[in-house]
Amino acid sequence: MSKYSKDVIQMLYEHQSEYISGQYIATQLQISRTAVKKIIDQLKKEGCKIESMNQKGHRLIDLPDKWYSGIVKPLVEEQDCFDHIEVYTSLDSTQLKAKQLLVGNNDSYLILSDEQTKGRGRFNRPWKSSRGKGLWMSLVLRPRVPFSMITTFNLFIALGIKEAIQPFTDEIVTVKWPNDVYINGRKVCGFLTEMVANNDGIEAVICGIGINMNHLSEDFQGELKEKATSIRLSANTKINRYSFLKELIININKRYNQFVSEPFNHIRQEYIDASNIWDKQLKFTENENLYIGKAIDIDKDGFLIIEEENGHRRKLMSADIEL
Ligand code: BT5
Repeated sequence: MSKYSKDVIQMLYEHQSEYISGQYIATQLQISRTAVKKIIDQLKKEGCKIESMNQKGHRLIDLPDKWYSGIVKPLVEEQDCFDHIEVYTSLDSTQLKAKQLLVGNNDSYLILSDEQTKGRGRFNRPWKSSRGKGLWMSLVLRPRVPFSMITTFNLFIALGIKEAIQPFTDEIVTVKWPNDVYINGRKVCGFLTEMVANNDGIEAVICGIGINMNHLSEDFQGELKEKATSIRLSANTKINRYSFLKELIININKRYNQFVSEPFNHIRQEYIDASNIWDKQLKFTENENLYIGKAIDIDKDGFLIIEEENGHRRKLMSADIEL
């Protein structure tokens, strides 16, 4: 793969409404027209639909279900929130890659992969991350905040993810405390937050986000057939992965900046209104203890208050909730 292929795909993407000539691309990149042709042939082989016309040049019509760093980087750099953007075809887990990359520096990262072969949820549960269907991503962030604040990080981020998905569907997107996003009673996104800390405080927050973007019903197997959905299934149309990524980064960036500068109390009511856990009998599992009852509030620190069937109230820090 030529090192210029990311520049060529970027130019084609930015000029989608018009043809650009091989000569123009060659001049811009200071490479030969033959080199441009080779790169365009390679992109076509990968599944890029590029119309090439004598006299007129080339025009990008459609992209395969794949991340191209040449398109991702300019989209994300506009937001100015990551020092490094890493794009992979396949990884065991973006979360594991994040943990390797953050060592020995103080930089922030965005890591994306077309597929994960060992995607993981909380408590090492498997996270199904099939190739080209979803958005599998980890963020390495460096918030300068006390440990105590980190408990509310997930709640800010959940609202950012919800807000990014909402414009793509007419159905209501909801959050399930503390780290899931739902559409119509099914999970469309799960995320998890891990922390690296030393004596001076938080060194890094690693947030791993999995969003089912373009799955069809037949792409879900086993229990996921009943429990999962995708944005595409809800929107009834294929989602442009780059438009969605842009929306996601804008909203996460907005909520992250709010997290480092404002108390949870400022978004508490908004979070409560976006939640799908009220007014029903639920099962809560925390540290292997099972409680049955109703969720009744989220307090100013982001803890969930539940009332068990016997009227006893509990404060939960983090739990699995069965809807
Ligand atoms: C989560 O865990 O929901 C957090 C998932 C985080 C995944 C991202 S992808 C990028 C990054 N790299 C990783 O390796 N991980 C992160 P949890 O609350 O434990 O939920 C896990 C449960 O969700 C599983 O036990 C399944 O029941 C269900 N599940 C698995 N894959 C799913 C999918 N694609 N869509 C919906 N539900 C799924």
